Amino acid sequence: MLSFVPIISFFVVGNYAFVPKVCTSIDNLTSKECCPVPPGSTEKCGGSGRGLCVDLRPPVVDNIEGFSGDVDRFNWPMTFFNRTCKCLGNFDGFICTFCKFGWTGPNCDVPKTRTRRNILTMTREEIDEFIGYFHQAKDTGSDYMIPTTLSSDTDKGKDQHFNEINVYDEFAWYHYYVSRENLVETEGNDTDDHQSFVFADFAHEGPSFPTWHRAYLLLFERALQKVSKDKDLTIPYWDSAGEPNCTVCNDEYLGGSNGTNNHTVTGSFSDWRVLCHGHEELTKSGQLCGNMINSYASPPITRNPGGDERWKQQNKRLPSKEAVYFALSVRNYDSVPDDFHHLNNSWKTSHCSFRNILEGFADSENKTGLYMDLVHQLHNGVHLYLNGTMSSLAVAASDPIFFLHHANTDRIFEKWLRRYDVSRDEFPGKSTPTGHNRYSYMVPFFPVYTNDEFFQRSEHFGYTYNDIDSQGLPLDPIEREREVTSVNGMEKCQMPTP
Ligand SMILES: [Cu+2]
Repeated sequence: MLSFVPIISFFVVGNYAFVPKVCTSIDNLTSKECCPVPPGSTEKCGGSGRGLCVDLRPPVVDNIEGFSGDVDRFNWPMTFFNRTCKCLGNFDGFICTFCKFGWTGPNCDVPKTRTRRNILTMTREEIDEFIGYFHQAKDTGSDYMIPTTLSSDTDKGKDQHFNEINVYDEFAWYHYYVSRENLVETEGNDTDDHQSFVFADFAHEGPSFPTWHRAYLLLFERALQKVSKDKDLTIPYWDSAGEPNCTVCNDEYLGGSNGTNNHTVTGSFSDWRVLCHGHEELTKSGQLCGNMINSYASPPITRNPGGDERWKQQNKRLPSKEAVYFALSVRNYDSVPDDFHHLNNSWKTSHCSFRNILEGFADSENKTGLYMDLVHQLHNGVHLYLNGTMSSLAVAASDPIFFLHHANTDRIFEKWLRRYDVSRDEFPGKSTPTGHNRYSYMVPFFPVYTNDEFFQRSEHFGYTYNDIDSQGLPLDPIEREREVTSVNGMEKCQMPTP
């Protein structure tokens, strides 16, 4: 079931990336103000009791010496807007028409808790309903538009195109945009034109990996709730640890795969396409993936669980349960690595860091907690185990299994937060890669959210997981016993001797 959303290009003046549709007027874009009047109100942002139009505080950008270029992401969202709605009370959203996560009712004063469930515990009917909502998101236009050009590609004042996008692809595009490599000007490198590729990823290989994906899932869940009109909708999780093979990779769940036939995905997502296929070529020519017509001409999503030669040595199996227990035994959230450099996301070399172990750059299977080149375990390991679309960072979210895998990654993060009753101040605030600071605005979410806001237990956002208690321990007595014994018996992670 391949669906098309009408493709419309808009001309607007100025250098702007993706924006709420209601803020695409020339007035909005030239004044850098996005403070719409909500329906039923006469005041910008709704006025007293709902929201006020205020200057945005400048973004916290950790020292990026010698850097110029990609201002869209580095100064997020100031290249586009510097006056936005500040919602009051429990109101939220770019126009203050949503409630903050965890609240509901016309005045957003009624608490609401939702439960994310293990997909294997859901009934056939519930699974079909959920899969139907993913399809509905592909068929529904978003309130946001995405750019087809980078602001740095155009001369000041030159016309710029925006495209409409459907709700599912909007989120797949966010993941591409936040993680894409880009061509930037840097001083002091050895190329004549001072241009080079820089891996500037605002959501991976650094402290913001768990918080960015937490916000991303919550925003996607909210969008799905709106599309489906199901206020209780949550994204189910796929607990892959210890599974002999991918139990959701069949036509009953997220689709089977035919490894011998170009990794074809069977089942209800068989004709879903890879958004931003060929993005590497676009990046090389300094362009942004923004043209949705190309995405529909691109190949279908692919998978080959545990099958590809390339990763066979290390990722022919899913992570073990013991690896998750080891991650949970590490109290330290994250730490600055010795070879830190702001522009290359080098926090992937952090040792004894819960975040790096969970993300998968530091070892958990051998329980050392140390970074090792080319090792990909836990979160990364599952991406690579699945091969195909899921094993390619910028396009991975085109495969719907991505969201079930990330709900599970968030679940492990939540178990850790509850276990140690972690405080918000523990989120790193110094020497972080750009976008990974405690107070960085998360790219490219609009309205803005900071990393530390999402470094809190899930109860702050009105959700929980079906299988854990208030301390993050399994409710099932056998699982609980196994986890407690194992985590308590782990040897402490030892930093390597210099
Ligand atoms: Cu990601």
